[in-house]
Amino acid sequence: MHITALAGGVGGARFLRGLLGHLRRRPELSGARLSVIGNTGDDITLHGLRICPDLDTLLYTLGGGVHEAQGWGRAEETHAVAAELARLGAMPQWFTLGDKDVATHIYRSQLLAQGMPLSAVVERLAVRWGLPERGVTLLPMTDTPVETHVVVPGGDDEAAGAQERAIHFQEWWVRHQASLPARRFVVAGLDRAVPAPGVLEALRSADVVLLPPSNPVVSIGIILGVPGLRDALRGARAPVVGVSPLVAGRPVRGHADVCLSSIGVDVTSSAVAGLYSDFLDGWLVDEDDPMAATSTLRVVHRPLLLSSPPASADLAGAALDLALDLRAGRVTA
Ligand code: FO1
Repeated sequence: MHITALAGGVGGARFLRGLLGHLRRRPELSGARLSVIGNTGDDITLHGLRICPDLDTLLYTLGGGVHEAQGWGRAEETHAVAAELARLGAMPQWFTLGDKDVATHIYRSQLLAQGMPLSAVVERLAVRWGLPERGVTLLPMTDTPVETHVVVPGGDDEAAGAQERAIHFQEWWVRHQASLPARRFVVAGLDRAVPAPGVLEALRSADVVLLPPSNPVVSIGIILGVPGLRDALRGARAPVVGVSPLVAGRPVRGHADVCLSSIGVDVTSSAVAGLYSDFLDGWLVDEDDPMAATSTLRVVHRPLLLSSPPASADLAGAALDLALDLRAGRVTA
């Protein structure tokens, strides 16, 4: 069994950790392999270091080293380097770097500077986190450097009528907590991006494709923007099953509601499914969600809150079961 998933940050990582827990409880699926295509639009260069927040969240969460309460960064972390950087007046100071996390960024930046493609760097980091032994392959969506930027109102030179300026997604997300109105999202480099080695193959050879409840605009949406990736998903023989990121019209975590409104999409499970309508076969929504199945989409209602690892395992199991049912033709969409 080969499962392929597209994933962004915290929500996606927790869902996939749940999936691995669920698979361990299913002896008949013990040899299952998981390929994770991670979002790199969040990537940012700070203090001369290349930081890949969504890839690192996936590595740390699936590798057992994540700071559980935050969902990102390392457990048992210290911040001596960040404190000294602040003492030095190094900017920016709105992005907190833990000491062990800095080691990841130094190592990655060193290998990238030597010319190693990001996918090869991720492979090295995945070994350090024991992902191969867990049957997990982590792939960046592309080796091409891309960055999501957010166009917000007002500029440095408003006198000249500069009505808009672009800031890095991380600055919008972390410094401003998505409070600045996002006029649009611009992903620098995406139109020239090429799927990383193994990405298209992971979609082609998958028996099941899963979309965790990651942000449909700035995580899943960015991955789908890599030229050739969406076509591969459309052409995949595997059923594609997703999990709504919304419960009662609110994101389980993060700012998916703000992102959806920014691009003029209703903050509903139905509207999010509409963003995936050219390839989605099954969709899990919260038990109280008003959305109904359509002629082309199988909808399953169940609790969606990833409140605990066992709950995440159950949710991931429900998504996998729906995909397996669709694959076996046991249910019509
Ligand atoms: N999120 C925050 O809210 N504040 C931070 O200071 C912060 C630092 C940080 C450092 C490394 C890293 O990999 C992630 C970090 N995040 C931080 C989380 C990150 O902004 C988001 O998880 C994702 O980029 C959104 O999907």
